[in-house]
Amino acid sequence: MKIGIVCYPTFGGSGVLATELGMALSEKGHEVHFITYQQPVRLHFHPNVYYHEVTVPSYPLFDFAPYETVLTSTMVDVIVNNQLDILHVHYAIPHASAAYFAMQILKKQGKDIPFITTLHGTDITLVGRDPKYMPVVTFSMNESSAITAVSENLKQETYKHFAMEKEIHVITNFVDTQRFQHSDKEHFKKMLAPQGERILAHVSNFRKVKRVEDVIRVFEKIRKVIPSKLLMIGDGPERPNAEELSRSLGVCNDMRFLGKQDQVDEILSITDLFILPSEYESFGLAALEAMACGVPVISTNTGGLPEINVPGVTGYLSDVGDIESMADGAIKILKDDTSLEEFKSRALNHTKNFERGKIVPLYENLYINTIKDYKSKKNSK
Ligand code: GMT
Repeated sequence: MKIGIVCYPTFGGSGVLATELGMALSEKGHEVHFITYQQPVRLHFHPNVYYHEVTVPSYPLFDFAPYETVLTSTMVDVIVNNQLDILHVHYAIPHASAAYFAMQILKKQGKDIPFITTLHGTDITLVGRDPKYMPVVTFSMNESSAITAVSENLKQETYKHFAMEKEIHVITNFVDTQRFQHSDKEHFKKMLAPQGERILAHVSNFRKVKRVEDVIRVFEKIRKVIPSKLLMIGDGPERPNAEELSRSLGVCNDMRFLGKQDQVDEILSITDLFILPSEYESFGLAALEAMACGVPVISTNTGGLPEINVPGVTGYLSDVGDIESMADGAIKILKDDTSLEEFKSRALNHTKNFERGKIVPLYENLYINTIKDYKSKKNSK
C-alpha cells in the first residue's frame, strides 16, 4: 500500500507513535509518505520512506500563519503526485479537518481517497472539548473513513463528550521491543549513582497535565527512606517550576534535568523505577517504553493508565496528586533487590501484549478494509 501519515513531529507521544508506525509499515514493504512541518524526531532513513515538509510562507499581513491551509494543499499535492491509497492522520486537531478539506478538493478531480483519524489524548480530553474547537473536531471525526483511539478509555471519553455517529476502533499503542530493551549501561549507572543508589526517571514534555512537580515531591519522600537519584528527561513549560521546586525542597543535588534525549532507551536501561503522575493520560506511551526496558512504573490511575500498568504486578496506581501513596508504592518496589527484580521482570513480560509485531497488523487490516469499503461505496454511487 501507499500510505500518507500526518502527525506532530515533536517529542510528543502521538508523533512518536505515528513515526514508529510509519517505520514499521515501511519495513513491511509499504510505501510511507510523512507529511509534517518538521522531520519527525524518530524518523530514520528507509528506502520506502518519504518525507514531505509543510512549509508555511510568511506574509506581513499574517499574525497567525495559516498552517492548516498549507497542510491541506500539501496533502492534496502528495496524494495526487504519489497516488496514495490511504491517508492516516494522528491527533485530530487540525489534521482531521485538513484531511476532510483535502478530500473535498480531490473529489472534484475524482482522486479522493479514504482517511483514518487516530485520536491520541488531549485532542479529545482537553483541547478538543473546548467549544472553540469542538464543532470542527466533531464534524471531521465523523467524516473520517475510520476512527481509532489508543485506549478503551479514550474511546469511552470520546463517546461521552462528542456526538459520535461512527464506530471507534481501539488499537492500542505499541512499543518496538528491538529498540526498547534493557542494554548493559552499567558504566553510566556507576557514574550517576556511585554509591549504588536506585535510579528513578520521568519522561514527558513537561506540560501542566504531566504534573512534573509531583514527580519531585514523590522523589523527596522516597529519598528519605531509600538512597536514590532522579533523572528528568524532556523539556517544556513546567521545567522552570520543577527546577525551582527541586531547589526549594533541597533535592536538586540528587537530580539531573537531562532535557530532550534521542537515546531514551539507554537511560531507561539504567533506571529502576519510572514515575508518571499525570492528571490524565489516554495511554502513557512513555510508561510502556520504560516497561519494555524492564522498568516498573508508579503512575496515577487516570485515563488509560490502568490498561497498561497493573497494580502489584508491573508497578502501582494512585489517585492524581496522592504523593504519599505514590511514594509508598515506590518504596514497596525499591525496598530490596528481590522485590525490585520481580517487578522488573513482570513489567518486561507485560509489554509482550503491546509488541509492535502484534499491533501493526491491526492497522494494516484496518487500512485494507477501509480502502475496500471506500471503493465499493464510490463505485455504487
Ligand atoms: O494528547 C496529548 O496530550 C498529546 C499526545 C502527544 O502527542 O504526546 O499525547 C497523547 O498521546 C500519546 C500517544 O498516543 C499517549 O501515550 C499519551 O497518553 C497522550 N497524552 C495525554 O493523554 C495527556
